[in-house]
Amino acid sequence: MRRAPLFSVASIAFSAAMAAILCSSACSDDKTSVAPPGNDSGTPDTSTGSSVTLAFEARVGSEPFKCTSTYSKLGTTKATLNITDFKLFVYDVRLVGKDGTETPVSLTQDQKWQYQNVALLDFEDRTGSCRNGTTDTNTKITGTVPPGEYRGVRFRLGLPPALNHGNATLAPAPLNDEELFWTWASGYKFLRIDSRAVRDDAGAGDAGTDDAGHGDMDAGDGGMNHGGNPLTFFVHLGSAGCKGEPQVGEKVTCTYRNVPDIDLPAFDPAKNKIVLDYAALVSENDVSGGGMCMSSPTEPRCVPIFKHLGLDIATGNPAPGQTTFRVE
Ligand SMILES: [Cu+2]
Repeated sequence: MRRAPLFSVASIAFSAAMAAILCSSACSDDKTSVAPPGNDSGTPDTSTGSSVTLAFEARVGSEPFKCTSTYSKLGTTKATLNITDFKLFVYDVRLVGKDGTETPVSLTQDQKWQYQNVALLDFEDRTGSCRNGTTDTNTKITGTVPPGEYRGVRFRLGLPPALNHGNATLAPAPLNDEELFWTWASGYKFLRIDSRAVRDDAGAGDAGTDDAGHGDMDAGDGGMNHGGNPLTFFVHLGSAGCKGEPQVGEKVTCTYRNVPDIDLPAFDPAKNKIVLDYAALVSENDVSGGGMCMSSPTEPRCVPIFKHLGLDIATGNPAPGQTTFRVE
């Protein structure tokens, strides 16, 4: 593996800032870390955490995602389509040091997109084909980390179990997005990307019969009421095999957590962005309509989707090999 360059997150304290400037051109992998400023006691001073912003971009191959764009040559049938929704939850964001240690990013609590260690990324703006969405968008994660030397970033796609089975109508933002709430037991859709094919035979075909996997859904899946449309293809990631009724105080356990742990080993937040590529996600699926992946381990269409998200569909655990996220 190529060694990734380090980047510095320094505090605004002069000494640390100078060290970072010097470091940007002259640091090698074996240099020492930038020391935290102030505080003679040696105890960590959490008030001096440095700001960090992680920029994300939704992409369809080489093209930026827009609700007003039409994309072509997607999936196994080289389909042409519009995207109608594009949202995901991310949590447990960590910067990775040169020795592989992880430092959690403390997220800014903004009462809107970020709550505890969770952030909602929302790329759709309710224009064009995105009729069900919200006009607001959020394409970044903001927070603080201790000053130091970092080389990469890791984050989980989804929600922590403790936040995944509440009541979306009462939950604090961004967990109050009912478009992403699935059922009490299953919890939220961690990722929702919906598309609608553009076809010459639009509406005339019988592709709706091509719906294997319907009968495999968890009971009560709210998504099923839009299943079978001959033009649509839905990717809804969430936990599966969940048992328990949180409405009456029961703890929910899910056999398949389905939370990818994304590891991007070379990432500098000052220079790079994290690209989420729909074309890569569905590269081994037929997205010409009449299909979906709703995260059941028995849905054939979820097999390649899970592979490209870095999930073992047999266990619901993270697996190497994701291709959906990359650094640019
Ligand atoms: Cu659905």
